[in-house]
Amino acid sequence: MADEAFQIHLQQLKQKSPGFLETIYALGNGHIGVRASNPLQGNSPAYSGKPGLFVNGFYDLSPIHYGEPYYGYAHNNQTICELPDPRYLIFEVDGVRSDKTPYNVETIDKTWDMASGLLDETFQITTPTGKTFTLTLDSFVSQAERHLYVVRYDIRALNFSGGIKIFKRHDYVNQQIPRATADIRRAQRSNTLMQTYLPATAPIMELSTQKSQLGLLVALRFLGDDPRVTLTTQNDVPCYQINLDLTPERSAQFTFGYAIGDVHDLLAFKLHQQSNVEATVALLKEQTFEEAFAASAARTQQFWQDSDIVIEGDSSLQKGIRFNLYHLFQAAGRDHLTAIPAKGLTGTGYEGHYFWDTEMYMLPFFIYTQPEIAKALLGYRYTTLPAAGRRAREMAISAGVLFPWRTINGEEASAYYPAGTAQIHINADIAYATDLYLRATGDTDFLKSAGFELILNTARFWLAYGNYATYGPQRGHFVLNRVTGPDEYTAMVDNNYYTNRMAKNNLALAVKYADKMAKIAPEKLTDLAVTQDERAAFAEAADKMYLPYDAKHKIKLQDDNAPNRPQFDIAHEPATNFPLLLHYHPLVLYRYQLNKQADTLMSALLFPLDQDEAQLKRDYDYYEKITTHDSSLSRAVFSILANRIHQPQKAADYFMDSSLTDLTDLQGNSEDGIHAANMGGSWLSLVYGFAGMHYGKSGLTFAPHLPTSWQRLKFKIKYRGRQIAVDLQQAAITFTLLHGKPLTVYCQQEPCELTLKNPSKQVSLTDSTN
Ligand code: IFM
Repeated sequence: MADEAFQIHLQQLKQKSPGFLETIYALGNGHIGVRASNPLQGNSPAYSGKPGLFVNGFYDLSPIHYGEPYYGYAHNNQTICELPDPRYLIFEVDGVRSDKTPYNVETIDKTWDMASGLLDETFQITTPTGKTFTLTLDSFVSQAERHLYVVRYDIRALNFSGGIKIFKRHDYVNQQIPRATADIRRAQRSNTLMQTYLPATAPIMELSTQKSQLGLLVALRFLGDDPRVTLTTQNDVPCYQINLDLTPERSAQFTFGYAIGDVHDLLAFKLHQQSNVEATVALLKEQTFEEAFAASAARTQQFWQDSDIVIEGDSSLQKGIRFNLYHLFQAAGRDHLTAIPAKGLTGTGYEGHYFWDTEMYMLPFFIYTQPEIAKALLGYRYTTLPAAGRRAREMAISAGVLFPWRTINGEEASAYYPAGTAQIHINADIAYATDLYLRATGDTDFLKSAGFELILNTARFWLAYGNYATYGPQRGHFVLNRVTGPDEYTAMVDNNYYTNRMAKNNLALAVKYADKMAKIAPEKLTDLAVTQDERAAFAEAADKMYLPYDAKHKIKLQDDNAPNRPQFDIAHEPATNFPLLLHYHPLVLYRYQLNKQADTLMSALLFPLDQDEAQLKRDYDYYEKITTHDSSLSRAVFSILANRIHQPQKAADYFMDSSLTDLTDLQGNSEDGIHAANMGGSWLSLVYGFAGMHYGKSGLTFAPHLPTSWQRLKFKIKYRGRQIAVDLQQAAITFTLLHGKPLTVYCQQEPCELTLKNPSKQVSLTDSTN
């Protein structure tokens, strides 16, 4: 029985533009993503949507052309490829083809059942000769077999009986959509791919990129056996032709499966072509919609078992949260070679790049609910460690690695270094996330095989980048100059608080894990040439890291020079000027105290024991006034911290704005793809914010604050081989150990010992915490 609380209905959405709907209903599984296009439009210039299929890690390069190409600037754009729309169909009725003369297509209904992953859509189509029929699509991207996409079409005549021809072409080149845009958040270019058809039992094409030299197989097959369906070619393009005789009484159904292979280096790919083709084609053999869907739905169900969040008291919010969680699941790479693009696999925004968004906003959700996926995401960073080493050398850093600010292949792709490469906090973000994963899972194998190297090499970077100051208030301290923090309206500053605090942590982690490795795998320390002197240097730099502070006003400073900049008058800026980045030259913005997103406050979120409540409140009030939230990464942080300073209404308001960012098209650009980091932020808001989960002095600690209008917040987390259910209500919070060894969690200073014999503990909540 379908559960309405897991369904996204077209009728409930206020925005209904084609591009927006394509994003909202996009399907994916971390390897592939399919936008929910109008299936008759293809690349028609008259259509405002952007149909397409994306494969994680399948991108092409193009040289970045600089007027003044300084040494060390990023060399290449990396742009995710938009592949043919696998939903596309061409109709021919009364001799009129829909690709030559547009048919009228009306979207009647869309229902996405996130409980199973099935997308069910109905379109009403009228031919230029006045014949009307409905086209229903049932489609899913398999969560069980990552290469598989299946779509079932159902056609019913409404006002006629007669013949209709349908063509399903297996084509790329003829569907390419050129783009140009002035919005830097959108993809600035599209790729030209090469397509070759290979001899095989099903139409199978090899797509290869020109510059990145990657290859990918895409096979299409009619699933079933139907004399009305024949495989032919049209202008040398393989094409299924379906001849139907329709009547209003009886609908016709046909199903196609796509097998989308792994992304390969072209040379290796050519060498193993035969076996790749066989494996890809085999995927579609004897496949049925029902069986493939059952396997996929079972994995989806398992996802919800571990990752669902229940909110009682607000049904649209409940649905919105599930929408966010499921999109996160759909977006995350699982092969250790890919991560999560800022827009998931739902659009070309930010060209399909991975940012710190993965580690700082989305990874916690996976760490605590799907740790295998979290491990694979960190595995991607480990895979790209050599590229990060090369980048550090290019940046004249003698040791360690520098991860790119934005990338697909591990190389820097940001052409604007003040808000790109200068965000060197990315190194410390990766180290922080690695530590979080290790603390939450206790996965020492990962520590030995990858985690320690990530932490060590990022820490080595800081020692080589920074220096001990000899002048001014920083004298004797370890300083990091000319950096950009998370806030992209402030750039190239000295001692950005967030960066320094994160680097301090990174250095301390190197010491902590070197000590641990000395016990569990001392040979690794020798292999990696870690000496006692280096360990001491890490410890000293961590200890002496400079953290700018205004002692007079008792405020943490965003950077050394922040108080000398005037505050931007946000309140009097016309609403139409937001986001400011589309209306002001960066240098204008950089002259002010002006935050696009949480920066210094982000460090307060990540290091809750650094400050008492009074300090946090002062910092919060100060930074809230100068923040525009022009980045969708901002509000979640403000929501979480509002809870910590006991401002529940503010916490709820920020949360409500950010949690439905895409469903309500809050930023006006969801058509370019989802805001994946913000979706991760909504999980953080619920678990770190309203449930107040954090690492306290004694261990895993909760400080709950349920919004007054909610009755309940329920979720599960995995922690070191255990699973715990958390059930927060207005008067009490209950922790239940579902499996695993005994564990003590803390709430209001009270230890709650959970064992399988006595699995549940309830703590009643006093007014002061709620
Ligand atoms: O990584 C973010 C950044 O923090 C703000 N601008 C958008 C990027 C991609 O989401």
